[in-house]
Amino acid sequence: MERRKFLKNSSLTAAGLVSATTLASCKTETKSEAAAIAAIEPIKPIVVCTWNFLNATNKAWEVLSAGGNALDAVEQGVMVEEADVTNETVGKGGRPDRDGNVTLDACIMDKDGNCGSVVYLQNIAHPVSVARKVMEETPHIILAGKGAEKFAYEQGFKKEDLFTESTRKQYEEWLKTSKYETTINIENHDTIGMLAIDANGDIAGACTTSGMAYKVGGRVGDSPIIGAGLFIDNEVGGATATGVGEEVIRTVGSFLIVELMRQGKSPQEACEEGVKRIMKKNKGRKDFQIGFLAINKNGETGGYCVHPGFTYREYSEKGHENREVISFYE
Ligand code: SD4
Repeated sequence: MERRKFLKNSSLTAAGLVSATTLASCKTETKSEAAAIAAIEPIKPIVVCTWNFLNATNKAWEVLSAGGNALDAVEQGVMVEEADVTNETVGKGGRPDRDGNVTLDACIMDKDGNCGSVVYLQNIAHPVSVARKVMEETPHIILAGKGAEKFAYEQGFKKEDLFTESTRKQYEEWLKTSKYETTINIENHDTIGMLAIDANGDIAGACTTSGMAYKVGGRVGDSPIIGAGLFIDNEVGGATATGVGEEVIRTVGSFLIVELMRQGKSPQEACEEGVKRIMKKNKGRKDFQIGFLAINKNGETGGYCVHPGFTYREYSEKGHENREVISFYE
């Protein structure tokens, strides 16, 4: 969608929300006021995800449109990317750290605030499903490294080599220079954060990544950190992030965005404020990207990023599209 058209739509919806709230509190509605209230009936089911992950949103939509719940939809949706070896930033085929280990981070959160997470997980292709098991089968929220891997085997996950020929070759090339700088967002598919609302109006989210390529061994980003890479509040909405995780952690980005929506901001406005908070701490810095994506209880969505290029995919009965997001630096 054209940027101008998208912005126009966002502000129209935001205006619709305000007037509906005002109208709803007015006892003597006119016919047209009642029609306006009906017009903002929540959009559900709906799924959105960071970047242009067509197959992942198709899968989530398949679950939602068959009457499935939001939690299953986001898990099964992001699993598509975890299994795709051509996606070198998520799951099997993800790029390794500087020591040559492919280490995965993921989390999942449901409508009741239950959540599970795995960090620095090796040899398992579907970290999001291990995170869901942590949520459902243990009294804990985060399992790390060897402990998470052992738990995964106990839960029936099988050991897999997460390297592909391509990522091994790239790593060998990288070793020749061993530049400390990490590479990020070098193509338009990256960490997947997914948010869904099911037919009941319940919200869930998931986020999964191999993190920054050639990161220092042991590094964990924002993606598996509840409140940073993902946050869901079933009364308000949900948010997720992609980009340089360190910056998202420093502002507890996704939690911040959900709280801003609770205070009345639209998803678009909340994402903009989230990025601006980060930029305040990084005055003039241009060498990193962050993209935020949010959805509110009405199924309105919004996104904002540091540099142009971030998009998000949205699928509801209204249609299926890849939305270009406006940015801090044009
Ligand atoms: C991380 N946020 O590990 C992830 C990486 C990412 O776009 O999202 N890249 O910091």
